[in-house]
Amino acid sequence: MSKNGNFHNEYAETASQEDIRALQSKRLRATVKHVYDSNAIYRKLFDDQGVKPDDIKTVDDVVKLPMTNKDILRESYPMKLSCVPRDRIVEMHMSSGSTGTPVVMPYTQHDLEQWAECMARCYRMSGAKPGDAAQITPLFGLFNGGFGMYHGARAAGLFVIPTGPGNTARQIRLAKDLKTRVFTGVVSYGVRIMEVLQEQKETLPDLEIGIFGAEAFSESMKKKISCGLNIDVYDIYGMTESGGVGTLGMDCSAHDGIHVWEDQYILEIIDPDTGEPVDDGEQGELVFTALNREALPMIRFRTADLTKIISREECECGRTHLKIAPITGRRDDMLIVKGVNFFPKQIEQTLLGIPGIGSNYQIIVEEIDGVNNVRVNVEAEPGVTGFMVEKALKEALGFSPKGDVFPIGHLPRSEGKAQRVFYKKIK
Ligand code: DLL
Repeated sequence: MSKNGNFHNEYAETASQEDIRALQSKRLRATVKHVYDSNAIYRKLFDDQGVKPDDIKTVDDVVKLPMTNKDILRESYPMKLSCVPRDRIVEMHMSSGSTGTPVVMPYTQHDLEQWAECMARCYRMSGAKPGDAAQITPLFGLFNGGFGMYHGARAAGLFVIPTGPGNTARQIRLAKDLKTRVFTGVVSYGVRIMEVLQEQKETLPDLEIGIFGAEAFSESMKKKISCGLNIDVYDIYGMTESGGVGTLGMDCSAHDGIHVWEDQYILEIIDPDTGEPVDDGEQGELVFTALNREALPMIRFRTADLTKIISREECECGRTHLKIAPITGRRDDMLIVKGVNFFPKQIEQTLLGIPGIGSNYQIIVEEIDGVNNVRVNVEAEPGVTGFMVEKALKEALGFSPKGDVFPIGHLPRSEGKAQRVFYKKIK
């Protein structure tokens, strides 16, 4: 593959690692001084750790800084961790997660531009060009997905079709009539569009690119969406705390890892139990420090997402920013059943390897007398049996969950992030 010229900011995206490190050091010094001088909670955190802004000289000094996690954001709800006066805040997004108090992320105008820059790089990296019609299907609201895809599409000069999720038949009609070339969405909604197209025996001849994320995304699912829609599928990453979708990067057309925008974020991978750094190639928890944000730059934020660094070499696409593996799952998503540890994504990968299996499934973890059992509900074409599902899962996982097969269309559909795992306590 040749360098394809699909850059939004070629200078930044192809800078040498040496230049990137110099910029990281400069931006880290400025960010640390900014948060220390402007926010009492950050100042106390630094003081408790015995570190002052002057101790931070280069990017290597990042390890001297205190780590943060969702708790500090929840405890400072709604915006006590903000580092700018209120009249500089122009937008906010929020994630509620499954556990109560939401996390609020405020943005200044500069932060919106930083977000748009990261997202525009992702669009151009996928091959999207100015003037291409981009249909934006994540929710426009407190969830960062819709607005982030929007800000980035504007910066990349795309023709925005801001549908949000839902009314899939109308989405398909619009995509046809307006010649949508780029579809963006959460993974589950990509699956939904594919299913409805197949039900309607329709195709979208102008569609070439799918940008999906927000949920763990197995290789089999990527392949299934890519074949089902006849498009190139990209895995986009980001979160409320980093500033939203696309801020942490996406895979390029080589599809061998997610480029993280290193001029915008410092990345560390740590052992989730000890907090110590792990070597490149070893899986651990992703920790980032935001380098170019004003309202709430997170310092050494523990994401709970598990991944590994797979390359720091210049990529065949011409980008020099390091690559991480697709996210395995969140630390707290790991299931332990009969002494075997696994992630829901492994179940997805295995199920989709069975011919005739559908794209929708549920993992039910039943606790009976303190012992966990797993049941997998999955949709499939006639001919696929529970025994076939159990056999495939046993080969992949080493134990045999019960497999129940239902006709296609039986399980509930999701237009946002799908809930795949359900817990039941029996007795
Ligand atoms: O999900 C941002 C986003 C929107 C990404 C649309 C991609 C597309 P949050 O709601 O704050 O933000 O959730 C962030 O979702 O910590 C991961 O656990 C998970 N996640 C996001 N992208 C991916 C991905 C948005 N590509 C949390 N693969 C993160 C796997 C992902 N997990």
